[in-house]
Amino acid sequence: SGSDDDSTSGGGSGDLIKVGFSQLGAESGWRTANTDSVKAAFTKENGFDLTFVDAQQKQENQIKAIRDFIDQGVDVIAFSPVVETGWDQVLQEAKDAEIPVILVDRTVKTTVDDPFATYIGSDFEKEGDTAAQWVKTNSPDAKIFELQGTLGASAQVDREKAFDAVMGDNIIGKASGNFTRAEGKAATEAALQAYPDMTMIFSHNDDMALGAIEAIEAAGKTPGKDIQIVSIDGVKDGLQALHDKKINYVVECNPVYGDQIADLAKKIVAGDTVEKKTIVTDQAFDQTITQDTIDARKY
Ligand code: GYE
Repeated sequence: SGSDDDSTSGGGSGDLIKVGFSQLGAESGWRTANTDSVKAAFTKENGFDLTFVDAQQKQENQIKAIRDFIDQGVDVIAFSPVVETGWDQVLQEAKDAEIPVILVDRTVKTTVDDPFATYIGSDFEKEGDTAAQWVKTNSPDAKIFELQGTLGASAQVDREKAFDAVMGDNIIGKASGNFTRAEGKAATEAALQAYPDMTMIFSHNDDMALGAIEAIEAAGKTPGKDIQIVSIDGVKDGLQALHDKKINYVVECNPVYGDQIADLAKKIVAGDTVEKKTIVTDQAFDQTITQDTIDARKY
């Protein structure tokens, strides 16, 4: 009894919508831009009381943050799941507490029925396919090392599935660089030893590609020539490396959609119906990219 007390807004926060956002980490330039966009959208001026927690790429931290949000009785939970599986219990807990969940960026695999109110993010399979089509057209005989993102993350699973469906026969090795520059560099150092005949790296994000460039140069080879690089994200550093001809092709993954998440949160709290899925639109860039395009880039 008395369990309704928290659901009416009271105390200091007035009519602000209480949002708990569990971000998976700060592993990449993409993630930092996404976090900035979320924080810029979920402001008091815009009607929100945001609690933002960075899980440092650890699922147990995310589960704990979501449980805390449930205990606090937030109006909406938003989260970017670091990996696809392992969310059944906490999603059920949010459901039992009748707190709507907005799934951001990456997707989940769960047995929970109707586990979230809405999903917003990019089409990772399309990104992987776009990368593969470029390779098929421009470098069909490439011997490819695939630098994977965090294993079990939807961004890794779907990009790899779609890329391999087209270019699978050309792949000579794979390893994860966990979407970070340092681990991308380390994985490439090992790969240069293990696969001396590699002519291309397909990297699941720009940060790992930038780490790969360091490893390739340290080994006395020329990135973009001796070893071609195809990457995903389109952060400023990645596009600069493309312009500098160290990367050959970049498929964009747009992280700047905080406003759209905030819009969905408002509608859900107001009881309006929302689309189950919002797919963010992405483009792709080759080495004809201009310096002006890069300079105009906000992230
Ligand atoms: O590509 C990568 C980040 O989930 C789309 O996560 C996101 C990916 C992005 O670490 O840079």
